[in-house]
Amino acid sequence: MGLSAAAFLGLVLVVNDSVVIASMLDFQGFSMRNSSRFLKMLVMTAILAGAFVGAFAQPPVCPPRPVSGTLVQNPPDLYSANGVLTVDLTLQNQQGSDGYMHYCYVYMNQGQQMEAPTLRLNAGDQLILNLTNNIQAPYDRFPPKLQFKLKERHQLPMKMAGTHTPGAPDDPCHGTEVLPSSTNIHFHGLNIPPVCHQDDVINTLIQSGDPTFQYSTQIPPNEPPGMYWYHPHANGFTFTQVAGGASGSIIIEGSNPLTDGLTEHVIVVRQEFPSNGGTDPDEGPSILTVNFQPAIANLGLPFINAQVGHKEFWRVVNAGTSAILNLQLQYGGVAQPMEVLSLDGVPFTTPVNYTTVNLPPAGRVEFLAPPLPANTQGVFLTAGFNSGPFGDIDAPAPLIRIRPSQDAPHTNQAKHKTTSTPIATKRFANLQFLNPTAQRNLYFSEESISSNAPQSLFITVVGQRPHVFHMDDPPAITTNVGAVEDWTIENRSGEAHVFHMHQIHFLVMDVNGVPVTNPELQDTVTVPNWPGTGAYPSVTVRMDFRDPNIAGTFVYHCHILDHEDGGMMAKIQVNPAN
Ligand SMILES: [Cu+2]
Repeated sequence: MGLSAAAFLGLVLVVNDSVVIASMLDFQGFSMRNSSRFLKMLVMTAILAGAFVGAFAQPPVCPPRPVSGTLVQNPPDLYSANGVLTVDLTLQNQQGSDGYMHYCYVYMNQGQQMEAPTLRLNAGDQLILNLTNNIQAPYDRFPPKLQFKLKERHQLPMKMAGTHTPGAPDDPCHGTEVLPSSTNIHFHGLNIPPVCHQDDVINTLIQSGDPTFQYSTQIPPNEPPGMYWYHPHANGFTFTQVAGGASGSIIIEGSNPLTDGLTEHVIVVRQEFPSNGGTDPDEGPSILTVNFQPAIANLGLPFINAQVGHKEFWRVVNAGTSAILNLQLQYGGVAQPMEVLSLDGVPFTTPVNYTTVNLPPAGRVEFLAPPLPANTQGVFLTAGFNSGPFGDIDAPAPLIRIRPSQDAPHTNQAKHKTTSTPIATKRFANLQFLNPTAQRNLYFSEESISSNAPQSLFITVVGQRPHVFHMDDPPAITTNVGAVEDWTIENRSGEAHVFHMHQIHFLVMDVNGVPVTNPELQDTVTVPNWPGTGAYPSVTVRMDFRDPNIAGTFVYHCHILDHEDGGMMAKIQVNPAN
Protein backbone atom coordinates (compact mmCIF):
# COMPACT_ATOMS: atom_id res chain seq x y z
CA MET A 1 0.00 0.00 0.00
CA GLY A 2 1.40 3.32 -1.07
CA LEU A 3 1.63 6.36 1.06
CA SER A 4 -1.07 8.22 -0.81
CA ALA A 5 -3.51 5.37 -0.21
CA ALA A 6 -2.63 5.41 3.45
CA ALA A 7 -3.10 9.14 3.64
CA PHE A 8 -6.47 8.77 1.94
CA LEU A 9 -7.49 6.13 4.49
CA GLY A 10 -6.40 8.45 7.23
CA LEU A 11 -8.75 11.09 5.91
CA VAL A 12 -11.65 8.64 5.82
CA LEU A 13 -10.77 7.67 9.36
CA VAL A 14 -11.06 11.25 10.50
CA VAL A 15 -14.41 11.63 8.77
CA ASN A 16 -15.62 8.44 10.35
CA ASP A 17 -14.36 9.51 13.72
CA SER A 18 -16.41 12.66 13.63
CA VAL A 19 -19.48 10.55 12.87
CA VAL A 20 -18.58 8.20 15.69
CA ILE A 21 -18.14 11.05 18.12
CA ALA A 22 -21.41 12.66 17.08
CA SER A 23 -23.14 9.34 17.66
CA MET A 24 -21.56 8.92 21.07
CA LEU A 25 -23.38 12.02 22.26
CA ASP A 26 -26.69 10.33 21.70
CA PHE A 27 -25.81 7.69 24.24
CA GLN A 28 -25.86 10.06 27.13
CA GLY A 29 -29.55 9.50 27.66
CA PHE A 30 -29.22 5.89 26.54
CA SER A 31 -31.48 6.79 23.65
CA MET A 32 -29.26 5.85 20.73
CA ARG A 33 -31.46 5.60 17.70
CA ASN A 34 -29.10 4.19 15.17
CA SER A 35 -26.89 1.68 16.90
CA SER A 36 -26.51 -0.65 13.90
CA ARG A 37 -25.12 2.21 11.83
CA PHE A 38 -22.89 3.10 14.73
CA LEU A 39 -21.61 -0.46 15.04
CA LYS A 40 -20.91 -0.53 11.31
CA MET A 41 -18.94 2.68 11.71
CA LEU A 42 -17.00 1.21 14.59
CA VAL A 43 -16.10 -1.88 12.56
CA MET A 44 -15.19 0.24 9.54
CA THR A 45 -13.10 2.50 11.72
CA ALA A 46 -11.30 -0.43 13.27
CA ILE A 47 -10.54 -1.94 9.84
CA LEU A 48 -9.35 1.37 8.46
CA ALA A 49 -7.30 2.08 11.55
CA GLY A 50 -5.65 -1.31 11.12
CA ALA A 51 -4.88 -0.57 7.48
CA PHE A 52 -3.52 2.83 8.38
CA VAL A 53 -1.24 1.47 11.06
CA GLY A 54 -0.22 -1.40 8.81
CA ALA A 55 0.83 1.00 6.08
CA PHE A 56 3.48 2.49 8.34
CA ALA A 57 4.19 -0.76 10.23
CA GLN A 58 4.00 1.14 13.51
CA PRO A 59 2.57 -0.56 16.54
CA PRO A 60 0.01 1.47 18.45
CA VAL A 61 1.50 3.38 21.34
CA CYS A 62 -1.31 2.43 23.69
CA PRO A 63 -2.73 -1.11 23.76
CA PRO A 64 -6.20 -1.56 22.27
CA ARG A 65 -9.04 -1.38 24.77
CA PRO A 66 -11.97 -3.81 24.87
CA VAL A 67 -15.04 -3.10 22.75
CA SER A 68 -18.53 -2.71 24.15
CA GLY A 69 -20.71 -5.67 24.99
CA THR A 70 -17.94 -8.08 25.90
CA LEU A 71 -16.88 -10.03 28.98
CA VAL A 72 -15.36 -7.92 31.73
CA GLN A 73 -11.83 -9.16 32.29
CA ASN A 74 -9.97 -8.41 35.50
CA PRO A 75 -6.95 -6.21 34.85
CA PRO A 76 -3.69 -8.18 34.59
CA ASP A 77 -2.33 -9.09 38.02
CA LEU A 78 1.26 -8.60 39.14
CA TYR A 79 2.12 -10.34 42.41
CA SER A 80 4.96 -9.60 44.76
CA ALA A 81 7.44 -12.40 45.36
CA ASN A 82 9.71 -12.81 48.36
CA GLY A 83 8.49 -9.55 49.77
CA VAL A 84 9.11 -7.41 46.70
CA LEU A 85 7.10 -6.31 43.68
CA THR A 86 9.18 -4.64 40.99
CA VAL A 87 7.24 -3.23 38.07
CA ASP A 88 8.28 -1.12 35.10
CA LEU A 89 5.54 1.16 33.80
CA THR A 90 5.60 3.65 30.96
CA LEU A 91 2.97 6.36 30.82
CA GLN A 92 2.24 7.32 27.26
CA ASN A 93 -0.61 8.81 25.31
CA GLN A 94 -2.19 8.21 21.96
CA GLN A 95 -5.39 9.24 20.28
CA GLY A 96 -7.55 6.14 19.91
CA SER A 97 -9.44 5.26 16.74
CA ASP A 98 -12.51 6.72 18.46
CA GLY A 99 -10.74 10.07 18.52
CA TYR A 100 -10.34 9.95 22.27
CA MET A 101 -6.96 10.72 23.82
CA HIS A 102 -5.79 7.66 25.75
CA TYR A 103 -3.25 7.96 28.55
CA CYS A 104 -1.98 4.46 29.22
CA TYR A 105 0.23 2.88 31.86
CA VAL A 106 1.98 0.23 29.78
CA TYR A 107 3.57 -2.87 31.26
CA MET A 108 5.55 -5.15 28.94
CA ASN A 109 4.91 -8.83 29.51
CA GLN A 110 7.00 -11.10 27.27
CA GLY A 111 6.94 -8.60 24.44
CA GLN A 112 3.22 -7.90 24.83
CA GLN A 113 1.85 -4.58 26.00
CA MET A 114 -0.53 -4.77 28.92
CA GLU A 115 -2.35 -1.74 30.27
CA ALA A 116 -2.79 -0.67 33.87
CA PRO A 117 -1.94 -3.86 35.78
CA THR A 118 -3.19 -4.49 39.29
CA LEU A 119 -0.31 -4.39 41.76
CA ARG A 120 -0.77 -7.09 44.42
CA LEU A 121 1.36 -7.01 47.52
CA ASN A 122 1.29 -8.13 51.13
CA ALA A 123 1.53 -5.76 54.04
CA GLY A 124 5.23 -5.19 54.75
CA ASP A 125 6.28 -5.76 51.13
CA GLN A 126 8.49 -3.42 49.14
CA LEU A 127 6.97 -1.81 46.06
CA ILE A 128 9.49 -0.72 43.46
CA LEU A 129 7.87 1.05 40.54
CA ASN A 130 10.08 2.31 37.74
CA LEU A 131 8.15 4.97 35.84
CA THR A 132 9.09 6.20 32.40
CA ASN A 133 7.33 9.30 31.14
CA ASN A 134 6.70 9.07 27.41
CA ILE A 135 3.88 11.61 27.12
CA GLN A 136 3.98 13.34 23.73
CA ALA A 137 2.05 16.18 22.11
CA PRO A 138 -0.80 16.44 21.28
CA TYR A 139 -1.91 16.04 24.88
CA ASP A 140 -5.66 16.12 24.49
CA ARG A 141 -8.33 17.22 22.08
CA PHE A 142 -9.15 20.41 23.91
CA PRO A 143 -5.83 22.05 24.75
CA PRO A 144 -6.64 25.67 23.88
CA LYS A 145 -9.69 25.97 26.07
CA LEU A 146 -8.25 23.99 28.94
CA GLN A 147 -5.07 26.02 28.79
CA PHE A 148 -7.10 29.21 28.86
CA LYS A 149 -9.01 28.07 31.88
CA LEU A 150 -5.87 27.03 33.69
CA LYS A 151 -4.13 30.25 32.78
CA GLU A 152 -6.85 32.24 34.47
CA ARG A 153 -6.68 30.13 37.57
CA HIS A 154 -2.97 29.58 37.81
CA GLN A 155 -1.25 32.26 35.74
CA LEU A 156 0.73 29.77 33.71
CA PRO A 157 3.37 28.52 33.84
CA MET A 158 2.42 26.80 37.06
CA LYS A 159 5.23 26.25 39.44
CA MET A 160 5.95 23.34 41.66
CA ALA A 161 7.36 23.98 45.09
CA GLY A 162 11.02 23.66 44.08
CA THR A 163 13.36 26.27 42.75
CA HIS A 164 15.11 25.88 39.45
CA THR A 165 18.37 27.18 38.05
CA PRO A 166 17.80 28.28 34.45
CA GLY A 167 19.51 25.98 32.00
CA ALA A 168 20.02 23.19 34.49
CA PRO A 169 18.09 19.96 33.99
CA ASP A 170 15.19 19.53 36.40
CA ASP A 171 15.70 17.34 39.41
CA PRO A 172 12.52 15.24 39.53
CA CYS A 173 12.55 15.60 43.32
CA HIS A 174 12.50 19.39 43.00
CA GLY A 175 10.18 19.85 40.07
CA THR A 176 9.61 23.34 38.79
CA GLU A 177 7.41 23.98 35.79
CA VAL A 178 4.36 21.76 35.32
CA LEU A 179 3.78 21.06 31.64
CA PRO A 180 1.02 19.02 29.99
CA SER A 181 3.67 16.33 29.50
CA SER A 182 4.73 16.30 33.18
CA THR A 183 3.66 13.50 35.46
CA ASN A 184 4.20 11.73 38.78
CA ILE A 185 2.36 9.02 40.74
CA HIS A 186 0.16 9.15 43.80
CA PHE A 187 -0.45 5.87 45.62
CA HIS A 188 -3.97 6.71 46.70
CA GLY A 189 -4.82 5.47 50.18
CA LEU A 190 -1.51 3.84 51.03
CA ASN A 191 -0.29 5.03 54.40
CA ILE A 192 3.28 5.70 53.25
CA PRO A 193 5.64 8.65 53.76
CA PRO A 194 5.13 11.91 51.83
CA VAL A 195 8.68 12.03 50.49
CA CYS A 196 10.18 11.97 47.03
CA HIS A 197 10.49 8.46 45.54
CA GLN A 198 7.66 7.33 47.83
CA ASP A 199 4.38 9.28 47.78
CA ASP A 200 5.08 12.97 47.24
CA VAL A 201 3.15 15.11 44.77
CA ILE A 202 4.25 18.57 45.93
CA ASN A 203 7.82 18.45 44.62
CA THR A 204 8.04 15.29 42.53
CA LEU A 205 7.69 15.95 38.82
CA ILE A 206 8.89 13.69 36.04
CA GLN A 207 9.22 15.39 32.67
CA SER A 208 8.70 13.61 29.38
CA GLY A 209 12.00 12.15 28.26
CA ASP A 210 13.50 12.17 31.75
CA PRO A 211 15.42 9.04 32.75
CA THR A 212 13.22 6.37 34.29
CA PHE A 213 12.22 7.47 37.78
CA GLN A 214 12.16 4.98 40.63
CA TYR A 215 9.48 4.85 43.29
CA SER A 216 10.43 2.58 46.18
CA THR A 217 8.30 2.28 49.27
CA GLN A 218 7.49 -0.24 51.92
CA ILE A 219 3.86 -1.10 52.47
CA PRO A 220 3.44 -0.66 56.25
CA PRO A 221 3.36 -4.01 58.09
CA ASN A 222 -0.01 -3.00 59.53
CA GLU A 223 -1.53 -1.66 56.29
CA PRO A 224 -5.16 -2.74 56.18
CA PRO A 225 -5.69 -5.39 53.48
CA GLY A 226 -7.86 -4.07 50.68
CA MET A 227 -8.09 -2.01 47.54
CA TYR A 228 -5.98 1.07 46.81
CA TRP A 229 -5.03 2.66 43.50
CA TYR A 230 -2.40 4.64 41.62
CA HIS A 231 -2.81 7.64 39.34
CA PRO A 232 -0.88 10.74 38.19
CA HIS A 233 -1.03 13.90 40.30
CA ALA A 234 0.76 16.64 38.33
CA ASN A 235 -1.04 19.80 39.39
CA GLY A 236 -3.08 21.19 36.50
CA PHE A 237 -2.97 18.08 34.33
CA THR A 238 -4.31 15.37 36.60
CA PHE A 239 -7.75 15.59 34.99
CA THR A 240 -6.46 15.09 31.44
CA GLN A 241 -4.22 12.16 32.32
CA VAL A 242 -6.76 10.35 34.52
CA ALA A 243 -9.59 10.99 32.05
CA GLY A 244 -7.36 9.37 29.44
CA GLY A 245 -7.21 6.22 31.55
CA ALA A 246 -4.03 6.64 33.60
CA SER A 247 -4.96 4.67 36.69
CA GLY A 248 -4.67 1.17 38.10
CA SER A 249 -5.52 -0.86 41.19
CA ILE A 250 -3.33 -1.79 44.11
CA ILE A 251 -4.46 -4.68 46.28
CA ILE A 252 -2.96 -5.34 49.67
CA GLU A 253 -3.64 -9.04 50.15
CA GLY A 254 -4.98 -10.48 53.33
CA SER A 255 -6.57 -13.73 54.27
CA ASN A 256 -10.24 -13.29 55.02
CA PRO A 257 -12.54 -16.27 55.67
CA LEU A 258 -15.40 -14.31 54.12
CA THR A 259 -13.69 -14.01 50.74
CA ASP A 260 -11.10 -16.78 50.53
CA GLY A 261 -11.84 -19.01 47.57
CA LEU A 262 -14.55 -16.81 46.08
CA THR A 263 -14.56 -15.59 42.52
CA GLU A 264 -13.11 -12.09 42.58
CA HIS A 265 -14.05 -9.23 40.28
CA VAL A 266 -11.68 -6.26 40.12
CA ILE A 267 -13.64 -3.40 38.61
CA VAL A 268 -12.07 -0.07 37.65
CA VAL A 269 -14.75 2.45 36.68
CA ARG A 270 -13.28 5.26 34.59
CA GLN A 271 -14.86 8.27 32.93
CA GLU A 272 -14.31 9.53 29.39
CA PHE A 273 -15.39 12.72 27.68
CA PRO A 274 -15.98 11.79 24.05
CA SER A 275 -16.91 15.30 22.93
CA ASN A 276 -16.76 18.71 24.48
CA GLY A 277 -19.83 19.89 22.58
CA GLY A 278 -18.19 23.30 22.32
CA THR A 279 -17.56 23.68 26.02
CA ASP A 280 -14.74 22.73 28.34
CA PRO A 281 -14.00 19.00 28.33
CA ASP A 282 -14.97 18.56 31.95
CA GLU A 283 -18.34 20.16 31.30
CA GLY A 284 -19.24 18.06 28.27
CA PRO A 285 -21.15 14.79 28.43
CA SER A 286 -19.21 11.81 29.65
CA ILE A 287 -19.43 8.06 29.56
CA LEU A 288 -18.36 5.59 32.20
CA THR A 289 -16.15 2.65 31.34
CA VAL A 290 -15.63 -0.67 33.12
CA ASN A 291 -12.08 -1.96 32.89
CA PHE A 292 -11.78 0.29 29.80
CA GLN A 293 -14.97 -1.08 28.19
CA PRO A 294 -17.56 1.64 27.48
CA ALA A 295 -20.69 1.01 29.52
CA ILE A 296 -23.24 2.05 26.91
CA ALA A 297 -26.54 0.21 27.06
CA ASN A 298 -27.34 0.37 23.37
CA LEU A 299 -23.99 -1.06 22.37
CA GLY A 300 -24.39 -3.97 24.77
CA LEU A 301 -23.20 -3.53 28.32
CA PRO A 302 -20.02 -5.06 29.64
CA PHE A 303 -21.02 -8.36 31.23
CA ILE A 304 -19.83 -10.90 33.76
CA ASN A 305 -20.93 -14.51 34.14
CA ALA A 306 -21.96 -15.08 37.74
CA GLN A 307 -21.97 -18.56 39.12
CA VAL A 308 -25.58 -19.31 40.04
CA GLY A 309 -26.06 -19.88 43.76
CA HIS A 310 -22.66 -18.57 44.87
CA LYS A 311 -21.57 -15.38 46.54
CA GLU A 312 -18.95 -13.46 44.59
CA PHE A 313 -16.37 -10.95 45.79
CA TRP A 314 -16.32 -7.55 44.12
CA ARG A 315 -13.67 -4.87 44.48
CA VAL A 316 -14.67 -1.59 42.82
CA VAL A 317 -12.70 1.64 42.47
CA ASN A 318 -14.20 4.85 41.12
CA ALA A 319 -11.31 6.04 38.96
CA GLY A 320 -13.54 8.57 37.24
CA THR A 321 -12.49 12.20 37.12
CA SER A 322 -15.64 13.68 38.58
CA ALA A 323 -18.64 11.32 38.58
CA ILE A 324 -20.08 10.62 42.01
CA LEU A 325 -21.61 7.14 41.88
CA ASN A 326 -24.47 5.67 43.86
CA LEU A 327 -23.84 1.98 43.25
CA GLN A 328 -26.55 -0.65 43.28
CA LEU A 329 -26.71 -4.32 42.46
CA GLN A 330 -30.06 -5.40 41.07
CA TYR A 331 -31.24 -8.95 40.39
CA GLY A 332 -34.40 -9.19 38.32
CA GLY A 333 -34.85 -5.46 38.76
CA VAL A 334 -34.72 -5.59 42.55
CA ALA A 335 -31.92 -3.87 44.48
CA GLN A 336 -29.97 -6.47 46.47
CA PRO A 337 -28.14 -6.06 49.77
CA MET A 338 -24.44 -5.76 49.10
CA GLU A 339 -22.47 -7.14 52.03
CA VAL A 340 -19.91 -4.36 52.29
CA LEU A 341 -16.61 -5.52 53.75
CA SER A 342 -14.65 -2.31 53.40
CA LEU A 343 -14.49 1.22 52.09
CA ASP A 344 -11.25 2.78 50.88
CA GLY A 345 -9.26 -0.36 51.66
CA VAL A 346 -9.95 -0.59 55.39
CA PRO A 347 -12.02 -3.61 56.49
CA PHE A 348 -15.10 -2.86 58.57
CA THR A 349 -15.20 -4.36 62.03
CA THR A 350 -18.39 -6.10 60.92
CA PRO A 351 -19.70 -6.27 57.34
CA VAL A 352 -22.70 -4.04 56.70
CA ASN A 353 -25.49 -4.61 54.18
CA TYR A 354 -26.17 -1.67 51.88
CA THR A 355 -28.49 -1.51 48.88
CA THR A 356 -26.81 1.72 47.73
CA VAL A 357 -23.17 2.69 48.17
CA ASN A 358 -22.04 6.27 47.57
CA LEU A 359 -18.69 6.08 45.83
CA PRO A 360 -17.09 9.45 45.03
CA PRO A 361 -14.17 9.75 42.63
CA ALA A 362 -11.23 7.84 44.17
CA GLY A 363 -13.43 5.85 46.56
CA ARG A 364 -13.28 2.05 46.75
CA VAL A 365 -15.84 -0.44 47.94
CA GLU A 366 -15.32 -4.16 48.49
CA PHE A 367 -18.42 -6.28 48.92
CA LEU A 368 -19.95 -9.71 48.61
CA ALA A 369 -22.65 -10.00 45.96
CA PRO A 370 -25.43 -12.31 47.11
CA PRO A 371 -25.89 -15.55 45.13
CA LEU A 372 -27.56 -14.96 41.77
CA PRO A 373 -30.67 -17.14 41.40
CA ALA A 374 -30.96 -19.37 38.32
CA ASN A 375 -32.59 -17.83 35.24
CA THR A 376 -32.17 -14.33 36.67
CA GLN A 377 -30.38 -11.43 35.07
CA GLY A 378 -28.60 -8.88 37.17
CA VAL A 379 -27.22 -5.44 36.62
CA PHE A 380 -24.64 -3.36 38.47
CA LEU A 381 -25.43 0.32 38.08
CA THR A 382 -25.17 3.81 39.43
CA ALA A 383 -28.56 5.14 40.47
CA GLY A 384 -27.30 8.68 39.87
CA PHE A 385 -26.31 11.41 42.29
CA ASN A 386 -27.64 14.94 42.67
CA SER A 387 -24.50 17.06 42.82
CA GLY A 388 -26.41 20.33 43.03
CA PRO A 389 -27.44 23.18 40.69
CA PHE A 390 -23.81 24.05 39.87
CA GLY A 391 -22.59 20.45 39.87
CA ASP A 392 -21.94 17.91 37.16
CA ILE A 393 -24.85 15.78 36.06
CA ASP A 394 -24.17 12.38 37.59
CA ALA A 395 -26.92 10.56 35.73
CA PRO A 396 -28.19 7.05 36.45
CA ALA A 397 -26.35 4.56 34.25
CA PRO A 398 -26.09 0.79 34.00
CA LEU A 399 -22.49 -0.42 34.25
CA ILE A 400 -22.36 -4.21 34.08
CA ARG A 401 -24.82 -6.90 33.06
CA ILE A 402 -24.68 -10.00 35.24
CA ARG A 403 -25.53 -13.20 33.40
CA PRO A 404 -26.42 -16.39 35.24
CA SER A 405 -24.13 -19.28 34.58
CA GLN A 406 -24.38 -22.77 36.02
CA ASP A 407 -20.75 -23.56 35.44
CA ALA A 408 -19.26 -20.20 34.65
CA PRO A 409 -16.02 -20.73 32.78
CA HIS A 410 -14.26 -18.00 34.67
CA THR A 411 -12.08 -16.33 32.13
CA ASN A 412 -12.00 -13.69 34.84
CA GLN A 413 -9.02 -14.89 36.79
CA ALA A 414 -11.14 -16.56 39.30
CA LYS A 415 -10.00 -17.60 42.71
CA HIS A 416 -8.93 -15.09 45.24
CA LYS A 417 -5.31 -15.57 46.17
CA THR A 418 -4.98 -16.13 49.85
CA THR A 419 -2.01 -15.20 51.91
CA SER A 420 -1.06 -15.97 55.43
CA THR A 421 0.36 -12.53 56.07
CA PRO A 422 -0.38 -11.73 59.68
CA ILE A 423 -1.78 -8.28 60.06
CA ALA A 424 0.07 -6.66 62.92
CA THR A 425 -1.45 -4.24 65.38
CA LYS A 426 -4.43 -2.73 63.68
CA ARG A 427 -3.64 0.61 62.16
CA PHE A 428 -5.70 3.53 63.49
CA ALA A 429 -6.66 1.41 66.52
CA ASN A 430 -9.11 2.95 69.01
CA LEU A 431 -9.24 6.18 67.05
CA GLN A 432 -12.94 6.52 67.76
CA PHE A 433 -12.35 6.58 71.50
CA LEU A 434 -9.44 9.03 71.66
CA ASN A 435 -9.75 12.64 72.73
CA PRO A 436 -8.85 14.89 69.80
CA THR A 437 -5.87 17.20 70.37
CA ALA A 438 -7.29 19.84 68.02
CA GLN A 439 -10.54 20.84 66.38
CA ARG A 440 -10.43 22.54 62.99
CA ASN A 441 -13.05 23.97 60.65
CA LEU A 442 -12.63 24.07 56.89
CA TYR A 443 -14.94 24.79 53.99
CA PHE A 444 -15.27 24.30 50.27
CA SER A 445 -16.41 27.42 48.40
CA GLU A 446 -16.50 28.91 44.94
CA GLU A 447 -16.47 32.43 43.60
CA SER A 448 -16.74 34.06 40.22
CA ILE A 449 -15.05 37.42 39.74
CA SER A 450 -17.34 38.31 36.84
CA SER A 451 -20.22 36.57 35.11
CA ASN A 452 -18.10 35.04 32.36
CA ALA A 453 -14.91 34.46 34.35
CA PRO A 454 -14.16 30.89 35.35
CA GLN A 455 -15.24 29.90 38.78
CA SER A 456 -12.48 30.10 41.40
CA LEU A 457 -12.39 27.08 43.65
CA PHE A 458 -11.21 27.05 47.24
CA ILE A 459 -10.75 24.85 50.26
CA THR A 460 -10.13 27.14 53.21
CA VAL A 461 -9.44 26.89 56.93
CA VAL A 462 -12.04 29.06 58.69
CA GLY A 463 -10.37 32.38 59.51
CA GLN A 464 -7.94 32.23 56.59
CA ARG A 465 -8.47 33.95 53.24
CA PRO A 466 -9.89 31.82 50.38
CA HIS A 467 -7.07 31.27 47.94
CA VAL A 468 -6.58 29.34 44.69
CA PHE A 469 -3.87 26.81 45.51
CA HIS A 470 -0.32 27.06 44.21
CA MET A 471 2.21 24.29 44.80
CA ASP A 472 4.60 26.78 46.41
CA ASP A 473 2.03 27.90 48.98
CA PRO A 474 2.93 27.58 52.65
CA PRO A 475 1.01 24.94 54.62
CA ALA A 476 -2.51 26.00 55.59
CA ILE A 477 -2.31 23.71 58.61
CA THR A 478 0.65 22.72 60.77
CA THR A 479 0.51 19.94 63.32
CA ASN A 480 2.72 17.35 65.00
CA VAL A 481 3.17 13.60 64.85
CA GLY A 482 0.99 12.19 67.59
CA ALA A 483 -1.92 14.53 67.00
CA VAL A 484 -5.48 13.28 66.71
CA GLU A 485 -7.67 15.98 65.19
CA ASP A 486 -11.32 16.48 64.40
CA TRP A 487 -11.93 18.42 61.21
CA THR A 488 -15.38 19.69 60.26
CA ILE A 489 -15.51 20.32 56.52
CA GLU A 490 -18.44 22.37 55.23
CA ASN A 491 -19.64 22.82 51.71
CA ARG A 492 -20.69 26.45 51.11
CA SER A 493 -21.13 26.04 47.34
CA GLY A 494 -23.92 24.94 45.04
CA GLU A 495 -22.20 21.75 43.99
CA ALA A 496 -20.95 18.65 45.73
CA HIS A 497 -17.27 18.29 46.56
CA VAL A 498 -15.18 15.30 47.54
CA PHE A 499 -12.73 15.64 50.41
CA HIS A 500 -9.54 13.56 50.09
CA MET A 501 -6.65 13.40 52.54
CA HIS A 502 -3.28 12.13 51.38
CA GLN A 503 -1.17 9.72 53.48
CA ILE A 504 -3.72 8.84 56.16
CA HIS A 505 -7.28 7.64 56.57
CA PHE A 506 -9.86 9.38 58.72
CA LEU A 507 -12.89 8.25 60.67
CA VAL A 508 -16.14 9.74 59.44
CA MET A 509 -17.61 10.80 62.80
CA ASP A 510 -20.54 13.14 62.00
CA VAL A 511 -22.56 13.98 58.91
CA ASN A 512 -24.36 17.35 59.12
CA GLY A 513 -23.60 17.39 62.83
CA VAL A 514 -25.29 14.05 63.45
CA PRO A 515 -22.98 11.39 64.88
CA VAL A 516 -22.48 8.33 62.67
CA THR A 517 -23.51 5.14 64.50
CA ASN A 518 -20.53 3.05 63.44
CA PRO A 519 -17.78 5.34 62.16
CA GLU A 520 -15.57 3.75 59.52
CA LEU A 521 -12.19 4.69 58.10
CA GLN A 522 -12.10 6.33 54.69
CA ASP A 523 -9.68 8.49 52.74
CA THR A 524 -12.26 10.13 50.48
CA VAL A 525 -15.74 11.39 51.36
CA THR A 526 -18.53 13.23 49.53
CA VAL A 527 -19.69 16.56 50.98
CA PRO A 528 -23.08 17.36 49.36
CA ASN A 529 -23.91 20.77 47.92
CA TRP A 530 -25.43 23.64 49.89
CA PRO A 531 -29.01 24.11 48.68
CA GLY A 532 -28.79 27.91 49.11
CA THR A 533 -30.56 28.21 52.43
CA GLY A 534 -30.12 26.72 55.86
CA ALA A 535 -27.05 25.18 57.42
CA TYR A 536 -24.09 24.25 55.27
CA PRO A 537 -23.78 20.50 54.71
CA SER A 538 -20.76 19.15 56.56
CA VAL A 539 -18.79 16.09 57.55
CA THR A 540 -16.66 15.80 60.66
CA VAL A 541 -13.71 13.47 60.31
CA ARG A 542 -11.10 12.34 62.85
CA MET A 543 -7.54 12.53 61.57
CA ASP A 544 -4.88 10.17 62.92
CA PHE A 545 -1.35 11.66 62.83
CA ARG A 546 0.14 9.15 65.27
CA ASP A 547 2.34 7.30 62.76
CA PRO A 548 5.90 8.76 62.97
CA ASN A 549 6.46 7.75 59.33
CA ILE A 550 3.80 10.21 58.19
CA ALA A 551 5.85 13.31 58.93
CA GLY A 552 6.35 15.97 56.30
CA THR A 553 4.21 18.13 54.06
CA PHE A 554 1.41 16.76 51.95
CA VAL A 555 -1.95 17.81 50.53
CA TYR A 556 -5.68 17.50 50.95
CA HIS A 557 -8.06 18.46 48.17
CA CYS A 558 -11.29 17.95 46.30
CA HIS A 559 -11.06 14.72 44.27
CA ILE A 560 -13.27 16.05 41.48
CA LEU A 561 -10.21 16.42 39.33
CA ASP A 562 -11.06 19.61 37.48
CA HIS A 563 -11.63 21.17 40.91
CA GLU A 564 -8.29 19.81 42.13
CA ASP A 565 -6.49 21.07 39.02
CA GLY A 566 -8.31 24.37 39.46
CA GLY A 567 -6.82 24.92 42.91
CA MET A 568 -9.24 23.35 45.40
CA MET A 569 -6.29 22.01 47.37
CA ALA A 570 -4.11 22.93 50.36
CA LYS A 571 -1.09 21.70 52.29
CA ILE A 572 -0.65 20.32 55.76
CA GLN A 573 2.74 20.10 57.47
CA VAL A 574 3.17 17.37 60.07
CA ASN A 575 6.25 18.01 62.18
CA PRO A 576 8.12 14.99 63.49
CA ALA A 577 7.82 14.13 67.14
CA ASN A 578 10.63 15.46 69.31
CU1 LIG B 1 -14.85 19.72 44.16
